[in-house]
Amino acid sequence: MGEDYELIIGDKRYSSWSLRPWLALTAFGIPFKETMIRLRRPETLSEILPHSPSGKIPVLKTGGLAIGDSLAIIEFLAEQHPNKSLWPADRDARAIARSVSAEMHSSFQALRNEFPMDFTSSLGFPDNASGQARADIARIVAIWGDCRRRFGGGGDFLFGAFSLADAMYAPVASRFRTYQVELSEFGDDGSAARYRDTMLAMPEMQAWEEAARAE
Ligand SMILES: N[C@@H](CCC(=O)N[C@@H](CS)C(=O)NCC(=O)O)C(=O)O
Repeated sequence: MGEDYELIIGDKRYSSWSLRPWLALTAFGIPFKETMIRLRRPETLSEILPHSPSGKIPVLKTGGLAIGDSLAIIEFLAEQHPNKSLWPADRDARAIARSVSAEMHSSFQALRNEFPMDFTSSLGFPDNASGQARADIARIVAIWGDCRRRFGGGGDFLFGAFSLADAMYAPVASRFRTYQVELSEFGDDGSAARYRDTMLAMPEMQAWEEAARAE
């Protein structure tokens, strides 16, 4: 088992891609060493490059490997820890969990650009939010509601128990709080708002927030 893990992350206030594998490791109780590199500084790239030839973080270092990209990292963790059910155990639920995680990873560009993660701020809804960003929010509300309805019966997360799909959407819960997104205006029947609150109440998310405030 690759128990010797070092996760290279960015600032907790801003680095949404770092939060995903960090939350997966932390919530599943997998020990790791954390190394933080401050983003948006002149020295940022030269500090990242020795760990990550792509110049991007997060990176998971283990057994001589440097695994880049949040989705590849969490898939590696799922393979390494099969007994912890990082993905849902049920085949259908697992397929949809992977599908919505891939959609998070490859989509929602407008939301990401116009509502960047700022974990510790309260900024209000931007007046000039584009139609595409609004469509992104509506799609995420639909995903959350659909997963909760079809697969969420066994708990408060998208697939009941906490899974990697929740780790992938964790930064969105923070964005919805930061930008005070009124989810009912985007088709929410209440389930997406409850899910956002579940995510934000996780002790691991609160630990991330506390560390972001201390940065
Ligand atoms: N697709 C990548 C995206 C990684 C990414 O864009 N990371 C940002 C920080 S959140 C980064 O490393 N930026 C480098 C910089 O700001 O210099 C993933 O899923 O991990």
